[in-house]
Amino acid sequence: MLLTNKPSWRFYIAMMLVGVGAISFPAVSQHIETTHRDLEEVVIKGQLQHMMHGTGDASEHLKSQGVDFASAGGISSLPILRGMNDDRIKLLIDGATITSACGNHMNPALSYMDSSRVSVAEVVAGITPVSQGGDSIAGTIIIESEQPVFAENANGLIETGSASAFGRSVNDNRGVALRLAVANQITSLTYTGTYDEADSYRDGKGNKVLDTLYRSESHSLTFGRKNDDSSLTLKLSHQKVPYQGFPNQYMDMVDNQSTGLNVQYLRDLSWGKLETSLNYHGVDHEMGFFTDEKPGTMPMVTEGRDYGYKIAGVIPTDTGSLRIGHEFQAFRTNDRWPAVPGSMMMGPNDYININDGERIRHAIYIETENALTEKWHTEFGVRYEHVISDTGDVQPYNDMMPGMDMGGMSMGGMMSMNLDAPAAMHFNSRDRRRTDNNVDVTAIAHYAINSESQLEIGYARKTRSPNLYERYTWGRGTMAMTMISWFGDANGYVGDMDLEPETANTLSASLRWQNYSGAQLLVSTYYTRIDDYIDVQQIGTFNPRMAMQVSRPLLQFANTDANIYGVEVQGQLPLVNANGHELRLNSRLGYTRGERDDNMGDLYNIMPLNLNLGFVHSYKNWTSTLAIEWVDRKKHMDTRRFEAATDSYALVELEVSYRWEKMALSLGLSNLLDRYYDMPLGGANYAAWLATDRTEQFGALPGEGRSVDIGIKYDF
Ligand SMILES: [Cu+2]
Repeated sequence: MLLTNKPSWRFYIAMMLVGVGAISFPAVSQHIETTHRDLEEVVIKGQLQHMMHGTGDASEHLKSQGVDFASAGGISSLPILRGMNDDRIKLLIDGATITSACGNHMNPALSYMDSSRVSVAEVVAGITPVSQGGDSIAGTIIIESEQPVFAENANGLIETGSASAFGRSVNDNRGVALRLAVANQITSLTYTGTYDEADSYRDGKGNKVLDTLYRSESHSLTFGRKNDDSSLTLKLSHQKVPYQGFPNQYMDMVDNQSTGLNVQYLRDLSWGKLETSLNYHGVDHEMGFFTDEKPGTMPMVTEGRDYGYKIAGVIPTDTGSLRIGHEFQAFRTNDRWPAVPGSMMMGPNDYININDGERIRHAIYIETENALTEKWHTEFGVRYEHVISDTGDVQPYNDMMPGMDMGGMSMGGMMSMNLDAPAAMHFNSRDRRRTDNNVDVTAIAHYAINSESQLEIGYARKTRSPNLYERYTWGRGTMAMTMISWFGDANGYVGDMDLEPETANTLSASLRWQNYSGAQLLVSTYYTRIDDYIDVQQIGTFNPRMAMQVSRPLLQFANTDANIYGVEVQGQLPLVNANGHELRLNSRLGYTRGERDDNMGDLYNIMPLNLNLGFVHSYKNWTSTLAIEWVDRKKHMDTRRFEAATDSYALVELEVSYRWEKMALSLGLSNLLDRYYDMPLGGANYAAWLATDRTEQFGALPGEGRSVDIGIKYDF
């Protein structure tokens, strides 16, 4: 079933390029310590990774690990893992879940974590241990922020920190980050502050890509305390985003303020290890318009609160370990669109999109890891999750019924807004409480073929309940529907409270080979069958901004069955290691296909075949990288969402860094050849369209042109 649609010749050439070095590299028979971690977790380090991370969101840490990103705001791009996007991925930030509190998912979990704060970024694709899964079907992304530091001896006191600054020419991006830590052997306190600001970037033709500007600042305090058998970590964080443009959405972010509290307590006990955590994250989000790069009038306010706890016990057994856990996570939200004074259509009442929405999850799980023999190692886990969703009564701007239309509105089509009144009546007349009972199963077998090669075969059943916007957005007018879309497609969406959870059954096989010289090759293939995949059905069309030549679909979330399959190849090959010079080649290839069942078309936003090659050279204090990224043209499009094709492109990137005692400097040239290209996951360039005479369809969103990137960091 894998690759049933014949991949192009490009696929085979790219496969060969990745594999050729590593396979032909002479095997050296020396014992290598193999770990029993999931092969898919094994990340080939240094691959196309920037040597020094600037500010910005944490996505930079994940791209080299096979995560694709759909364009949104400058710090709010949405992750896609093996063809599955956004909420389908479990994102754990310091162990906690943060829910997007916005009908456009402008504030996804990664947008809260500045790149400079990331200490761990780990991707577990597909076959995720149940302890790290739940309420997701794609896999898990684990992000840890700064860890507490401690002095090494009893009388020691450390005062340490770092200051860094970062700049990019393509969008005048300027960022600074500061870290200060003071600690003795048992107590630690760390402060971090970040500031990041960028104008709209320029594409490869030198044109400004409208509405891609943003600003963000964050502060965090980390308190740590530890003794021989326990540790306590407490994190307090605050982030403010005063503005962020979204070129592929109708709205922009005009304020996003969040506060988070995270407590983790670990303790060694006679029977094993106890792990507990508490988390809270509150956000006040506001949409509107702030720049003449995309003008408009309309306020929208959303508040979201995530809170929960986790308790787990890890018990050693004769052959491995047993982990038992319980989790509670709640999300509550209110989404209200204040009346626009003087507007006939957007008033006189506030539009209530989600009133006291709640999504409450209780979960229990058990999982075991066992080394059965020298060669066989297994993991098995079961998780049960109880999900309750509910919301209160809603309200349209006014009660005008269809037929009483009068036009003159500022967004969307004319005859549609008052469809909201009957839709609200119908919505309020129904019982909206839904309960889902979700069962996840994970089974993984690792087999050590020899000291250099390991095989891993895994199966997972994973379930995700619909989010509150998928179930409870209700407006049927064009304007209301176009306010709901986290797909960057500038289409309109409405929810369906009768949606079923989506259930994915994934089979995955990975083969890993490495030798002591550092050569590695990892090949992973996967096939996922998703029952009740939350997709869309078309229920109408609209003319954006009343542009009669342009038609876009109005869509309703709907369950469909779908299949996603693909292959990933990663290779690392040392080329030179002599006289202090070290040169290695890192490579990565990804190919994914996503289709609805029964030839009902392709899934949305699937990254085309892509290949990355990176030559990394180091000598004394110098490290240099030459990276080439090639992406095939996008030829499988979701016709339901009017997804556009994009051309193939190749980008070259160069980076040099120098480390001298406590100082590190880096100079990079991204998109060295100043190539113009449309991003395959960029969505519809609504902001650019708005600035034209609006007679043609939305174009694609172009990527960044050449940029000179400089960074400096000083540790003290
Ligand atoms: Cu928003």
